[in-house]
Amino acid sequence: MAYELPELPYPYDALEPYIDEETMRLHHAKHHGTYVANLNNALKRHPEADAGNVDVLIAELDSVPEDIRTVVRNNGGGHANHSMFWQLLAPNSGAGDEDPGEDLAEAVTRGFGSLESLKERFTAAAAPGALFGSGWCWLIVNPDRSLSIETTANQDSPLMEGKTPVMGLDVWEHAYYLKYRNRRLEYINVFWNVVNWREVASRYEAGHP
Ligand code: MN3
Repeated sequence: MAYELPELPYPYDALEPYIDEETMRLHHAKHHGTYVANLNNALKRHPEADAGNVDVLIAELDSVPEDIRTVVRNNGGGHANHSMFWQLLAPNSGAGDEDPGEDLAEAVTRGFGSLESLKERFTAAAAPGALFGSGWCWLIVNPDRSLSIETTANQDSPLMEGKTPVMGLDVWEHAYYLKYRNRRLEYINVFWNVVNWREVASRYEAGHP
C-alpha cells in the first residue's frame, strides 16, 4: 500500500504570524508531497521491502535493498520527519498552552534546570553556527527517561539510530526562507510560539516504541 501525504491538523494559515501560510502550503504540499511520491516510486522496485510503517521502515534501513536504500533514507526520512513535525505545531500555543505536563516538566527540570534553559540550549544547537546546512534539531527521550538535544543532517531521523524523538525542528531553508530569508535564528525563536507541548508530552509518556 502506498504512503500518503497526511493532512495538516490545522489550516495552512493557522500558524500566522509566526509561520506564514505560503511557507506552510509549499512545505506541506510540495516538499513533503515530493518525499512521499519519491518514497512510493522507490518502493515500487522492491514492494517486499516496505515495512508498511514509515517509522519502522527507516529504523531498519539495513534491510532495505541497497539500490533504493539512499532514496528511502532521504525520502522515507523526509516523510517520517514531516509527519511528526506537523503534529508538533499548534496555533496560539504560546498563549498559555506551554504547560508540558507533570512527567515531561520533571524531566526538563532534571535535565536542563528549566524550560527556558531547554529552549536556550535547543536554540543554540539548531542555530547555523552549530548545525551547518540542512537538517533537524531534536529533543530525544533516552531509555532512562532523561532528555537530550541532538541534531541530524539532511532528512536523517533519530529513529535511524534507534533513538526516540519527542520534539523536532526542521531547519532546512525551505522551512523559513520565504518569510525569514537568511535569519534562521529568528525562525527558531518564533518556533517556541507554536510548539504543541501536549503532543510533546504525550510522545514523552509513550517513550520508546
Ligand atoms: Mn522540511
